[in-house]
Amino acid sequence: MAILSRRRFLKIGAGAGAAATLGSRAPSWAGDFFGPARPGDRLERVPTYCDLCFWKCAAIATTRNGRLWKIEGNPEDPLSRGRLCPRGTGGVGAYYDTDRLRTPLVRRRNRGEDEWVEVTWDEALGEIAGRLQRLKAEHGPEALAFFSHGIGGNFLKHTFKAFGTPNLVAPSYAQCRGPRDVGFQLTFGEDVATPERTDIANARCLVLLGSHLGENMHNSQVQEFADAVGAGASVIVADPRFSVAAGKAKHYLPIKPGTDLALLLAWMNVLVGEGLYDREFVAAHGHGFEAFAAAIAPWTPEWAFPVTGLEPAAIRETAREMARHRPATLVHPGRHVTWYGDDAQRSRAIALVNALLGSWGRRGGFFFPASFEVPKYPYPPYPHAGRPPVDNPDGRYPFADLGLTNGIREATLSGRPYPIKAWFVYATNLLQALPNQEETLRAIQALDLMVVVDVVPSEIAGWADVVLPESVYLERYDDLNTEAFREPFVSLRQPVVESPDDQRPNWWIARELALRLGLEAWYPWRTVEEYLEARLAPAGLSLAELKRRGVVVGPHRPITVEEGHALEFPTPSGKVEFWSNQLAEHGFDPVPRYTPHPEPPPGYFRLLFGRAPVHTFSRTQTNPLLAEAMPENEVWINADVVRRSGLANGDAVRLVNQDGVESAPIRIKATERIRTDCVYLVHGFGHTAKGLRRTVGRGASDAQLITRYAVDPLMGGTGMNVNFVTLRAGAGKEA
Ligand SMILES: Nc1nc2c(c(=O)[nH]1)N[C@H]1C(S)=C(S)[C@@H](COP(=O)(O)OP(=O)(O)OC[C@H]3O[C@@H](n4cnc5c(=O)[nH]c(N)nc54)[C@H](O)[C@@H]3O)O[C@H]1N2
Ligand SMILES: Nc1nc2c(c(=O)[nH]1)N[C@H]1C(S)=C(S)[C@@H](COP(=O)(O)OP(=O)(O)OC[C@H]3O[C@@H](n4cnc5c(=O)[nH]c(N)nc54)[C@H](O)[C@@H]3O)O[C@H]1N2
Ligand code: SF4
Ligand SMILES: [Mo]
Repeated sequence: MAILSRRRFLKIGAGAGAAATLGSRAPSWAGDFFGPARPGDRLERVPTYCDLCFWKCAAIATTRNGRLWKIEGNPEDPLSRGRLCPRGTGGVGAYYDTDRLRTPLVRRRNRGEDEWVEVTWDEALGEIAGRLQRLKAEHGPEALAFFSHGIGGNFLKHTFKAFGTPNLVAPSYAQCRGPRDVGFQLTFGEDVATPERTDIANARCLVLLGSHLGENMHNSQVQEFADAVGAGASVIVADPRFSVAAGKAKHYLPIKPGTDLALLLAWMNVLVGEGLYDREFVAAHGHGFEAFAAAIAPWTPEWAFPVTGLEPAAIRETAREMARHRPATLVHPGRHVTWYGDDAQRSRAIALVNALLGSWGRRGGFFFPASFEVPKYPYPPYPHAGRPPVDNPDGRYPFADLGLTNGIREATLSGRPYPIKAWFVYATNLLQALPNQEETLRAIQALDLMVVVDVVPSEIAGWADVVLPESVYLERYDDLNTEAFREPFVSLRQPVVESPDDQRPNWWIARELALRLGLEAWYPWRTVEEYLEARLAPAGLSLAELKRRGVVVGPHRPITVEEGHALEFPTPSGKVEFWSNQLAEHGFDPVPRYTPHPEPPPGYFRLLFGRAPVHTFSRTQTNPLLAEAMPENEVWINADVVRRSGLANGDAVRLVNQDGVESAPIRIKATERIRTDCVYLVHGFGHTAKGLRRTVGRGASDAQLITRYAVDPLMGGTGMNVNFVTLRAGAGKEA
């Protein structure tokens, strides 16, 4: 069985060729080092958890004669179930990357000119602390904003809270899953969380709107998708592109981009109109159902047909299919949902379809995740920030419940409601992650100080005043992973190998900076081991045990209604809000409504983008193993369109957007697998930073072409699927 499901997993992930075994893809620099072990080799296994993305799978790294050799899944881990995705396996390459930053750098002249002086850590941290103290004296501590992504930002966040700023943000909210979590909170009173509380493995019917599992490689989800497909689940995929997941679907709906809300409304119309919904669930737990039913009555499949391009019969048939398998029908909530600016309402519509199917809390639907009780470290209270966060003035976005990166950028540019004078950036490439690069660069130019902590000389590092080189995850401890999931668990990241040069871990940087800022009261511990021991002891665990096992799993608790978990809805009404008084009070539609989005002008295509199995965002293109598996991206264009344009598969073109911004050359992938009104490319390529020698100039960047974005009025997310591009031929074959 294990072998079978592994094969299925790899098959689903095979879209772009998986770098699953190092042996067959050993890079040229390695000789036969990555080949099989020989008798007499000294092999040492060190458990840790992965950082190639934020799923945080527990892994076991092996060194061979003291050198890093390979990384595999930890079989005890509920997230990886003993198997890593191709990126996780390729994590070895993050350590061996020859483009890594080696020592702290201070900018010599103008921002962005890539001229640096190497300095010691003491000089770099001394300089930063001095400038931050002056900033605090002149403008207050709130004038500092901290951008981070991932668990590695925890200790720096702590330092900056102690410093006194409330302006702490990450792109995982307003550029990723924020609208989804708001849409679900407004409906069920709880969000979908990460790792998602989706019981994909037991779904009898799985509906994917865009969510391109198999290219989107969040490990557990892809494994569970394979399980569900293997068990005969009915899969429905709506995507303008025939994704890897679409290849597993019983029903594939080639939806016109930007019209998912129309499809969702029509599905609800059928479920209610034909009486197919879960009446018992709605009667027991629904709030405002009558008014909701009246509101969705006009949105028939016949109405949705010209909007979505999907036949009424197909809409009805898929709605009936969902109803047939309820409550084990899971309409996947998606994750990267910042598409069109009405994303929180679209996500709410997804929540509402699930509510009609009664899948909340049910086996094959959304479970109630369980977490291991590990108390936070008992720090002294943080100073009270003098001013509220700057990113959402006067509660302009009433449902934003986390910081907005774009709000910080706006305040930096306008100086309102108060000035932001310094950015401290940890592990987020803001030039690739935020829409409208020009706006980001203008904001950076308005700063007194920008510090970037990175592992390679990324685009954002190129604009910093001070660059701090971090140890990669295989060389450091990080905070404990205690995310809630199917089973409660705790996992540890610990060093497998030493840093090759003068790189340092984030906890050390955070602590050393705090000491220089006079914040020693918030660092009662001296080493991260002391910190970890102090957190683990009250949970009845020890660092020694975690170091040995990597992950400790707690006893199973009921996570579904079937297992005895009670349904509770922490909404204002205490029920599932089919009608939302909260939204009505703020002047928003209490039940989602469809409004059309602008369409591409003649000769233009909507620019769509997504993931490839072997890369993560813009952070893996310099990894020698992953770069070898996929060195550049290509632009998917419908084969007829390519032919009619006098172009051919493999030709290099430039994409030019509605504002005249032109991409680097990118090769055409001519395919029947995409509609004629859009083009698609994998995000993260088209690097421009010279120091990223392995990848600079390879492929094109979607981020560069995303000059427009549509802000979600509920929560401030930036919809980015609103850009149009045309093709400029004659880019040469040199792409
Ligand atoms: N390998 C890999 N896996 C990853 C990541 C990674 O970097 N690499 N990143 C992780 C993260 S943080 C996230 S948030 C997720 C993102 O992964 P998802 O949430 O699955 O993806 P999106 O980027 O929202 O969606 C891209 C898909 O949506 C389709 N699409 C575009 N526009 C529309 C539309 O209007 N309607 C519909 N129905 N479909 C549309 C595209 O064709 C594409 O198939 O992936 C995660 N997994
Ligand atoms: N155009 C466009 N924009 C997007 C998306 C998209 O698909 N297209 N996706 C959106 C989504 S879903 C998300 S979640 C965000 C992701 O946004 P980010 O997390 O900002 O993604 P990256 O671009 O990979 O930037 C990561 C940076 O961290 C650095 N880094 C890697 N490892 C380490 C480390 O161990 N320590 C330190 N200090 N630095 C490290 C990398 O070199 C890189 O510079 O982007 C969002 N923005
Ligand atoms: S999903 Fe892949 S890259 Fe992400 S943590 Fe797990 S193994 Fe690592
Ligand atoms: Mo994301």
